[in-house]
Amino acid sequence: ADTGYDLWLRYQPLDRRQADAVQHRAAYLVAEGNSPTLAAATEELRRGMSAMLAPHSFAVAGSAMRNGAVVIGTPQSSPIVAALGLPLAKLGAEGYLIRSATTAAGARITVIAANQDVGVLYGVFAFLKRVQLGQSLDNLDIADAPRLKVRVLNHWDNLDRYVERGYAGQSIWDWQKLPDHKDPRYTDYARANASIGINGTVLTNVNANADVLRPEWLAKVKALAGVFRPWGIKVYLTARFSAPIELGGLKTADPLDPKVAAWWKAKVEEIYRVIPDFGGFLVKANSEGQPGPNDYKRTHADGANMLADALAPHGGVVMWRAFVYAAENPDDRHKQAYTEFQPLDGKFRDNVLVQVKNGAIDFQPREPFHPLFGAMPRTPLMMEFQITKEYLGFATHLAYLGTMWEEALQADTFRPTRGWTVARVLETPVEPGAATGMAGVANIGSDFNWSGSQFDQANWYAFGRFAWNPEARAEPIARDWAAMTWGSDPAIVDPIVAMMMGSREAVVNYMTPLGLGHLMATGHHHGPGPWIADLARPEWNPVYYHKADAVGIGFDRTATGTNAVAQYAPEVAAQFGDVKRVPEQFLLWFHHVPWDYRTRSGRSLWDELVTHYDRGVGTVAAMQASWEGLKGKVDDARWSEVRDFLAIQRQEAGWWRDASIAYFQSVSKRSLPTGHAAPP
Ligand code: GCW
Repeated sequence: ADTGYDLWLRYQPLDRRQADAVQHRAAYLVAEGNSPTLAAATEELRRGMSAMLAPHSFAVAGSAMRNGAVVIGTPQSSPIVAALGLPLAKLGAEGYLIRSATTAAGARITVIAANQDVGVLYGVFAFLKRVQLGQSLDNLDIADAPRLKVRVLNHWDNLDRYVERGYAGQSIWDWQKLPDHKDPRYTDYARANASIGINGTVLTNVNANADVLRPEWLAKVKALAGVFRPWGIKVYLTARFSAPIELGGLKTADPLDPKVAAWWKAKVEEIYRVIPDFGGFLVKANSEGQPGPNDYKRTHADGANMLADALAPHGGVVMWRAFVYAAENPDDRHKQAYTEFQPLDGKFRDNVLVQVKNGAIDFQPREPFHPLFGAMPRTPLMMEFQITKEYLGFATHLAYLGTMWEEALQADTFRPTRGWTVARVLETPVEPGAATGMAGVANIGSDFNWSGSQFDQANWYAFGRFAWNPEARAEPIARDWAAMTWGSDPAIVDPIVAMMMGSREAVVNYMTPLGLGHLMATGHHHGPGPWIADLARPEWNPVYYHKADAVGIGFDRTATGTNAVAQYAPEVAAQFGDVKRVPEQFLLWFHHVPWDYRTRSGRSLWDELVTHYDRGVGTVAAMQASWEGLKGKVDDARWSEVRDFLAIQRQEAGWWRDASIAYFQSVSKRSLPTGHAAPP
C-alpha cells in the first residue's frame, strides 16, 4: 500500500500524451563533471525522468548534442555550459538557470546551469517539479536564487531518539547503529530537503544534554554529514551552555572566563577536524531552565560572542535563540524577549544570528508578529517557525501552516518605515554579505510517512519554500504540493487546496478565536484547558492569558495594561492598541473587552466567540465532506488514513468548542446564542 514515504517526490508516470511531449524536449541527459553533488543531481534527474516518462527511457548519454538533450553543469564542470556564455553572475552560489537553447548545429536543448554544483542540484529539482506539474518545457528561461542564506531544520531530537514535540515516531537518527550503518532513509531525507532548498539541519534538541559534543558522538555526526554533503546540506548541533562543566570538568561556564573560551575553542577545532564543513551551533540559553550567560551575570551577547569567536575562523555561525522568559520575571511574557535582546542590538559578532519565533509567546495557532522583527537593525535576525504542530492538534489535525507563515512574513513592522514587512527584514542583510536565515522546527520522525500524517508533509514542504523565498504565497505552494503529492488532475488539486487554505483558520476558530492564546492543557498541549489556574508558574496557566472575568475577556496589553504594544513601531502600536482599529483576529490578544462589546459583525463579543467556535467545527465537517468526494480519485491507503484523521479532528474540534464554551459560559453567565449547535 502507498504509505506516503515518497513525499512530494513521487514521480508518477505521466499519461502517454504528456510523456510524448516531455520526451520531445527532454530525451536524455548530458552531465559533465564528476563531483558528488553533480552525481546526486544526475541520479535524481535520471530517476525522476525515467519514472515519469515510462515507457520512454531517459538515460545519461555522453556529450553529443541532439534534439532533446538536457545539459546540466557549471561553467567549471562542463565545457558545453561554459561555451554557452550564460548570465550566471547574479545567481550567487546557490541559484540556477534553466534555459531552452539551440546549438550552433541547430540542436534544441535544455540547459540547467549554475555557478556552483549545488545550484545545478536545485535547478534539477526545479526542472523535475515542472515535469511533475505538467508544465511546458518549451522556451524556458527561468532564473531563481534563494533570498536567505541559512535555511535550516531544527530537530528537537534527543540522543535517546525521543523527539520533543514530535508526533511522527522516534527520531530518524538511529544513533546506536551509526556511524557504521547509514540507513538509506538519511539519503531520502537529504533528497527531500534539497528538493525544497533546505541547506542545513540542526540534528539535536535545544534542550538536549551536551553528550553529542563527545568524540564518540561526533563520529556519528560525521557519518550523517557525509550522507548530506552531496545534497548541499550542512550539519549543525545544539551547544548546551554548561558543556564546559559537564564535559570539560571546569568549575564554571562563564563566557568571560578565559578557560571557558579556550575549552570551546578547542572543542570547535575538534569538531572541524571531524566535520570540515560543520555549520555551527544553535543555542537555547536562560530559557525554561536551560543554563546560559545570565547565570554568571553576563548578557546573551557575551555568551553568543564567545561561541562565535570560536567558530569564526572555521566559517561557522551561532544561532542564538531569543525565546527567553524567566520564572522570576513578573513582567508580561510577551515583553521579555524584546526587553532583554533589543538593547543588545549591534553588540553581537557578525557570525551570530538571533533566532526569533514568529510570535512573542510560543507558536500559538495565531499570534501577532514578534516585536523584535525590525527592532534590531544592526543584528541579523532569523525566523523560527514551528513545523511540528505542538499547539495545533498534533499530527491528526489537518492544518496547513503556509497561511500562518505568509501572515507572519507579510506583517508590516513599520521599521524603519511602512512596507518593511517581516519578510523584508529577514531578507535584508544588516550589511552587505551579512547572514540571513530561517529555521523550522522539524516535524520529521520514523513514521512511514515521515511527518505523522500525509498532510503534515505539506508543512515541511512549505517551510522549505518560504525559507527559499519569504515572499512566497501559501496558495501556490499548496497547489504545487497537492499536485505532486496527490495527483495533478484539477479535480484532485482544487478541493485539496481549498481544504488546506481554510484549515489553519479552522484550528484558530475551535481552539483560540479572536486573539485568545495558550489555552491548551498542561504539558502535552493537546486539548483544551482554559480553566487551568493552579500551575506553579503564573505564565504557564491559561487563565493568565485569557483573563476572563464577570466583566469580559482578554489580555490588556495597551497602556492601561502591560503596554506590550509599545514594543512595536508607533504606527503598529497605535493600531494594536486601539480597540476600534485592532484587527479582530488580535482583539483579545491586546484588549480586555466586555462580554457585551459590539464586534464588527454586530454580534456581542460573547455571541461572536461562540460563533467562531461553531465555525471552526463546521470547517472540519466541510473538510470531511470534501475528502469523501476524493474517494477513488487517490489511492485507498492514504485516502483512508486522511479520512480517519479528519474524523479524529472533528471529534476533537467539538471537544475544544464544547469545553471552551462551557468554561467561558461559567464566567460570562451569558446564554448561548440562537443557532449555536448544541453539543451532541
Ligand atoms: O514551545 C515550547 C515547547 C518546548 C520547547 C520550547 C522552546 C524545545 O513547549 O517543548 O522546548 O518551546 O522552543 O525552547
